[in-house]
Amino acid sequence: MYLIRRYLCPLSNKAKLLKITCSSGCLRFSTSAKMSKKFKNARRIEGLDSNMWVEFSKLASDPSVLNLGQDLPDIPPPIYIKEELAKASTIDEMNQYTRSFGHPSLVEALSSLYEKIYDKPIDPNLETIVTVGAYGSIYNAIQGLVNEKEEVIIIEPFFDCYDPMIKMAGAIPVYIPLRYKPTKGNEWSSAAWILDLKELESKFNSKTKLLIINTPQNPTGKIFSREELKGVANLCIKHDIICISDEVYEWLVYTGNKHIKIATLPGMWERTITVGSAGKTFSVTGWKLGWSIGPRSLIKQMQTVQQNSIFTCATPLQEALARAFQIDIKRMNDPECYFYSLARELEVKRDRMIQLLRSIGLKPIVPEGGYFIIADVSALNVGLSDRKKNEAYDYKFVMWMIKNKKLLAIPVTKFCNVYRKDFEKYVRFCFIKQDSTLDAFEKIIKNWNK
Ligand code: IK2
Repeated sequence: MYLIRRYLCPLSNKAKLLKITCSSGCLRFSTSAKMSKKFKNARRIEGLDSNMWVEFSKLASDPSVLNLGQDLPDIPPPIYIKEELAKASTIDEMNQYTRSFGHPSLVEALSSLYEKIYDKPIDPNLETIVTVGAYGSIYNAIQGLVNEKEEVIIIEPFFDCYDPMIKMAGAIPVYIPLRYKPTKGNEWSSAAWILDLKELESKFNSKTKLLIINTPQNPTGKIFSREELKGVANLCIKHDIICISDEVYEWLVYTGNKHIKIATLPGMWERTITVGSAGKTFSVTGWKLGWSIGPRSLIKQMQTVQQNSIFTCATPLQEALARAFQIDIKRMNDPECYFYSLARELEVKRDRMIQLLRSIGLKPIVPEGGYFIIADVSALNVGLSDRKKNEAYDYKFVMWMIKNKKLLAIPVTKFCNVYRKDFEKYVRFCFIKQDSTLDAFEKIIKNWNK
């Protein structure tokens, strides 16, 4: 005997199922009936169901493929941050909820670090917030500040989450590309990628609410110069715009370059939210802790989103991060301070990867900061005719490389929207990798033409 019931599948929003139970309890489903509209996605997430990291993490799960795609440091984090986490977990109160907007010792540490950098007092409770990664900060800022139909300017290529977060708020992303305008000597440097300020000004109108800038930039490695930042700042002030400055790679700056915080330029503190990440600062991406620094009027709106969404971040992680900060804040005049020593370690890896990429005819862009290299792969002329016509060139190349070279990188068009064509020749490689991983990369490169 079978009992047949209409059943709405919680996993699928496409079909109303029939649930069929036999007398011995076996379950079967049939997808014949139509699903109720109530089970459809909310409009705010319409069209946002695909995600590059979900797609590429799946591809990277093949152990025979060398993953130089997603930012996954395989170098060990500093020993003291791991020890501090172990210690924090032994203290009973550290295993309970903490203050919603940031654990007290962590917001104190953030204010004492950034007071030095901004050269002004920073109120730990009102001018900082601790979030679930930098993602959490960007989300809180957009949700807390942008209304439906308002516009947010983002610079292509951009860290991919900006676009869907703007759309989830019902707002409209407005894109402006970096333009390749080399001057003599910087043809193969990320400095050759310029933000055209005239073009930027053409994107502002009465609906523009916010602009997001990312320096050092993911994926190009560009560090915005003081002149460029002054130009952006002047436009923000002229058009009364809020700025989110995503500075998660603030310490990863290579010889000859300087990271400048747009919030320190005249007139910018009061309109800028500056975003940081423990994942990037201490090579602990799995901790998913981030923060924002900014004026109380803007941080307040982020706090409101946080208290009504995730409420608070993990206490022991925050305590351990606070203690790691205290250690490195005390030795900021010492080259061993992790803020500087990591960049020195990575510069060697960057240069090694650049040489290897060049050795097979790829044309890497030397990043001024961050830990990614984008390389022009078009000169290799590999046969991609078996791929679908509508796929971007860089995507086809990466799929070919995974299959034929067992090497994974990220197509730069995944960081683009309307200006995909301008970046289609480029693929992004991540170099925050231990030497054994880079040795495996070298082996692939040495065998490339065999
Ligand atoms: N902002 C930028 C510019 C980032 O690069 C990231 C993390 N990127 O990592 C994925 C990759 O590019 O391979 C974030 C924000 C998010 O940082 P968090 O992990 O602290 O949320």
